[in-house]
Amino acid sequence: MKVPAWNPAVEFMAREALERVQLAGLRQTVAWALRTPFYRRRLAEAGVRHPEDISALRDLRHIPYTTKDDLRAAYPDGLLAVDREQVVRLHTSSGTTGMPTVIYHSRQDLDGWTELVARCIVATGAGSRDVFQNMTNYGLFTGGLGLHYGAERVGMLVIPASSGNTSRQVQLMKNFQTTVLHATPSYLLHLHAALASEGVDREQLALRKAFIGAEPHSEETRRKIEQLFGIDAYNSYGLSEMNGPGVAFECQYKTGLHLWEDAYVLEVIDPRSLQPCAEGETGEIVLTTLQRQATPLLRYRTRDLSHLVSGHCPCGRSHRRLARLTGRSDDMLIINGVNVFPSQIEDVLMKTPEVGTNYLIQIDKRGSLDRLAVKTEIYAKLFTGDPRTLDDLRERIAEQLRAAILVKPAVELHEPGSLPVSEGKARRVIDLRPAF
Ligand code: DLL
Repeated sequence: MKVPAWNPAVEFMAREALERVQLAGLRQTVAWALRTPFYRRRLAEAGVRHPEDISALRDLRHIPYTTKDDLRAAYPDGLLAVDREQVVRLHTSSGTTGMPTVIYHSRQDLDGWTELVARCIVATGAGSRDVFQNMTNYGLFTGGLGLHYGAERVGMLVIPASSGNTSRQVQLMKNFQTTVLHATPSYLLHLHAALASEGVDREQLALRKAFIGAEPHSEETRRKIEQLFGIDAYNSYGLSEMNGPGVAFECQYKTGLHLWEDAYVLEVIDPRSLQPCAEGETGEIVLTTLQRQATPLLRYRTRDLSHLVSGHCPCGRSHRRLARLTGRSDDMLIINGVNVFPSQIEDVLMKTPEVGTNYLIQIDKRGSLDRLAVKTEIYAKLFTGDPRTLDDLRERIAEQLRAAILVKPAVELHEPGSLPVSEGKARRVIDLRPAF
């Protein structure tokens, strides 16, 4: 297979050269960071007062971590490292607690971000001949604008559809013969279900690929999307604090997500001890920006869990790969003392052929015991009127979940389209247990 690449000189760069680029980027980033009150204080505590105090990449280890709470405390401009005049855009996120964080971008920052996204797109085999329908929100969310500029730079025909309005999405796909989609995986599953009600079938469309990300999803979900649409789906990882999409992406071989190491230093740490994980061990991803002027971030704790994939990718890129993200260190559920990740539940559901495209996990409390309910849509043809079919299926799913997560949930089977859908990130877990 020919390996398409947007920036081969960087993407296939030898490791030693890449590490030299990283060291130069780190020194530059420290210089930028020292302009902010927040990092001046933090770095001084770590004995770093000048960029030259960093003599090797391993010196990064002496710099304290930056957390989401630090970003909140620095809101709105405690982390701004350039004159306001140099800033051309900002993205904010409100997060689950509603406390805002902000990332500022200079013109150079936006250009760097666009280049990273262009690399991701081309690595999947997509290019200037493609019609790209961008079905993620354009606005403060970084998915819309991030992919938009990358796709334009590659020369794709971009349809800035934004999120929602499913029947219009279907019409656009059909009328303009869209070849590449960008959406959250949960929205793509919903979109597929909507095709039939719009009277459109797969053969009337020209779809080849989809970029899916912004939320955790299992390998089985990817496979389901690929089979339903008859396309290749590529996992895309990013977070607003690191620009947004364009941090790590799968190439055509789909053997993990290449993280662009000329733009970020990647560390994987044990979230409890905060010590580095051994290679291949799952831990929290910690990232340092190397090219971002306006809001440099040093050792940012993402809370996302993954591990490094060992060995080399057949594509030949030297940038290391992250395994599919299994969730966040803060999304682990504790159900009667047992640790459960929502991704484990999704795995079981998506392996069950009768299961449709949407599900919900609900936890509540009766007396002192937690109760777990898994609500899932199944295909309409299964509602035959014979209650035994449904009882058997319910029991089978509950048993498979028990084997995987050690908790036997109550399983509810729902008709297609009856559970709530989200146009952006899916909200899969509803925890009704009273807070302490
Ligand atoms: O979701 C940026 C993005 C947009 C990525 C479009 C990919 C595509 P935030 O809203 O700040 O930014 O959310 C970032 O979403 O820390 C992860 O927990 C989660 N996440 C993002 N991509 C993936 C993925 C965007 N591929 C947070 N798999 C991150 C699992 C993901 N989780």
